Amino acid sequence: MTYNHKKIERKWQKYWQKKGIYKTKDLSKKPKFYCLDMFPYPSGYGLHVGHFKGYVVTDVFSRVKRMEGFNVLHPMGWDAFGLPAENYALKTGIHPAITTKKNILKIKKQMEKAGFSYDWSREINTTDSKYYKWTQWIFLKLFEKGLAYEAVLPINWCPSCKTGLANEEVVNGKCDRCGAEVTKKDLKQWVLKITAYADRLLKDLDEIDWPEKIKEMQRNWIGRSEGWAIKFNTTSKTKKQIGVFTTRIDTLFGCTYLVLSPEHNLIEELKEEIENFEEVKNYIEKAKSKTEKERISEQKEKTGVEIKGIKAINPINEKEIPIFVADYVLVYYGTGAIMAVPAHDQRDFDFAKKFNLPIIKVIEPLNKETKKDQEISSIENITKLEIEKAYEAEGVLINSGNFNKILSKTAREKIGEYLAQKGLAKKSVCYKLRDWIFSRQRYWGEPIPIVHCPKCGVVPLSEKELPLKLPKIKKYQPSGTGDSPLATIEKWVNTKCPKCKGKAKRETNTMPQWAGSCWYYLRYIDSKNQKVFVSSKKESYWMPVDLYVGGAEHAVLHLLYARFWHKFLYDLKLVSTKEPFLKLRNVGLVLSFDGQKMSKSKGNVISPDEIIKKYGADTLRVYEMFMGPFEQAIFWSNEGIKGVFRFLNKVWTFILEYIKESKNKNVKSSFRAIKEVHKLNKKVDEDVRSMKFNTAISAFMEFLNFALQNKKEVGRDTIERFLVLFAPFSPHLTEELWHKMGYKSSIHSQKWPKYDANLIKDEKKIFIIQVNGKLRDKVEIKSGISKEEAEKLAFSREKIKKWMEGKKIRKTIFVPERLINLILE
Ligand code: ANZ
Ligand code: ZN
Repeated sequence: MTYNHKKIERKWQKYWQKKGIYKTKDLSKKPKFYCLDMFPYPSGYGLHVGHFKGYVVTDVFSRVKRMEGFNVLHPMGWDAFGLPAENYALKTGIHPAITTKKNILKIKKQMEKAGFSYDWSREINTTDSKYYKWTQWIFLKLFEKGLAYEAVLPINWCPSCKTGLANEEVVNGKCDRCGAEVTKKDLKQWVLKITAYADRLLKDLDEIDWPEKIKEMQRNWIGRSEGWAIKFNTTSKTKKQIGVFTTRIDTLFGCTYLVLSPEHNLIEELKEEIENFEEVKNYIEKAKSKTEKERISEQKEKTGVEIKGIKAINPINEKEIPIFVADYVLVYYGTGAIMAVPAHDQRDFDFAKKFNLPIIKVIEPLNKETKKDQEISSIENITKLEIEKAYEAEGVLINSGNFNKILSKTAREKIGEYLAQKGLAKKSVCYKLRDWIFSRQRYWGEPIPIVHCPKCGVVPLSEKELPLKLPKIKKYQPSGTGDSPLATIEKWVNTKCPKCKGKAKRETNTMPQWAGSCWYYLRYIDSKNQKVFVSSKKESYWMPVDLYVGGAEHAVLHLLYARFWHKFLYDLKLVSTKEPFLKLRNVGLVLSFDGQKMSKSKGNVISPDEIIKKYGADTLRVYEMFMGPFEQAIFWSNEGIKGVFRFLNKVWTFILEYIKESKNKNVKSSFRAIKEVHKLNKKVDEDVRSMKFNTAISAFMEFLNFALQNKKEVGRDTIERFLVLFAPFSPHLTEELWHKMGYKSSIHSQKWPKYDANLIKDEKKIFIIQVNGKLRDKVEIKSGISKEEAEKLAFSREKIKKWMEGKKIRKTIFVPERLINLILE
């Protein structure tokens, strides 16, 4: 009679596998539901209970959808390229492929023990050459369309990982992986033109059901700004112009100098005319060694050098203004040069203070009345005007000639158009997003399928030469000079040019860790196809992914990169949807007992293996759903686990007792019990749909209490409904009890039960009537009573009439289904 979870769980896992009940049909007349997990990196440490939380969510969801009659795709695989396996190889000499294989087996076992309903026949592994053949193939397509190109760039360089990093991998100036301070290094790189998709990556966010927080992070990362590109004439002999990008053309009268970024081309071009070129050059050299974060920090003391011998001309008032080079202006944003308005931009303000440049106030806050006599026309007066910081908000123009008294917003159009007519300004859009640096100087990644030929230049491999397999290697040590370890394998590096058949060299950089995950969701659909990366028939049946669950840490990495590749494939008509992931939900962290994030170094990692051994997978699953709203971070509690274990034990004994006492005869439930179980049905149904798994579990617990208190009333139909509803959460226990009830087929092939809304609606409720917040009467009512009906009801009650005698009502407070409170004057 005792609940032997070990025996039960092993038995049913074997049974499900043997019957193949989670195998998905490629195509079907049934409606489809694609339920996807972010696939894990097969770390040697295995998975902890935090990883499992997301997998339980998608598992419950997939099971419900299957029972609802959907053809469900619920696959799993391995995102297996990356640094940990390579670093491990560095230490031990064991090939990453071997470590990876071992780790995968370990994690797969963990997953199988949890009873997840994956269709393992579709398992993929990004390091399998049959898989990365297609990653390379997509790269070649990008190359063909001009979206993959080589460039020498000062890239983010991690001195500890000895590799270049994408901007997305640099967090607060540090390497996202190892935490080392990131430096700059000039290296020839493969770059993907994600910026070509900036606008669509932004706009299409409106069409997908993702957490607002993630969408906002992507919006900020893409960073679209609307403004004006303005041309400033200069006094240079060659009549060179300086282009700037500004979002605040309304402040143009306040522009008292221009700033070029240290990397700006014009400096070299104007070399002959710059009187202090040596000084400028020295400054530029120093600026190069600083990180971007240092350069744009607000706190940082501003530095710069005036470019002597040339002045710029402010196009709005023809005044000559000085030109500076300063490192707070970045080369990759806008035009790499700015018009500085110290009165209204804090960085310009700090710079102007330091270099004693004029500060002209041209925007006045709106709330003050802008009087004529407050307007000051001479610059002398204004510079003396002591302002302590820049006023960056909108307002009304002052000191702006014909444009005075106009609102900033209107002034932007007017000044813009005025200059546009003279051919000196143009509406312009800028993005913060930069192209994606796509090469890594490491071993354990997809080889880039390119050959460098002295005659033909950069030559792509042809499709039939794919996969370009990663060669075996003895030394994993990165050179640190920016060469990948692959560069040392001469036999591999030296090759023939696919075009001219002459001697050529292979590209030795590899793809970044994010490449394989850019399209893996497509491969599950058709994982064994040797001819194409996914057949279009299957693709159009399965895509888009209906529910995608994973952590929020990939907001601007994987989730942005995958959208980019998907849109590219869409343009090639290789996929049928604009977006890959229709609905995304982030699972909250599982914190350890101590309320801290689990980490090996802190020694507070909770492994699912121990929990499953002690209490069973069902307890773990139900606990992880019960611990709180799944999107929130919640800490682990052993008491909580024990509580859930007791609950499952109670379910177990209750149902076995029923079976024993009823001798498996069809005992009918009381009307009350039927109503209770339909109420449960409705609650669970709605909660699963809105992903409130924790309250669904509470409803099961409440129902069990009812059942235990009213054992005689709970018959077979009610128990069966309970079991079927509970099956997605606790698949083993329910399967065992289902069979004990006499069934031969799996509970997981049953239909998801529908509730009878009428049974629930007629439910009577106890309604409370208060006077001045004190309980004065209780009435049994039908549910769905309105505020007006509740008032009428209250006034009709003798007990209430007594309290109200001679008094007036000031207001009434109404809580639907629960109470009305009459507040008297
Ligand atoms: C004049 C001005 C006056 C500006 C003012 C702001 C306030 P967002 O909104 O982020 O797009 N800027 C332009 N290019 C830059 C570069 N390469 N490096 C550093 N700063 C640059 O910011 C646009 C503003 O950032 C632009 O508008 C420019 O300063 C600055 F009261 O132009 B503004
Ligand atoms: Zn060639």
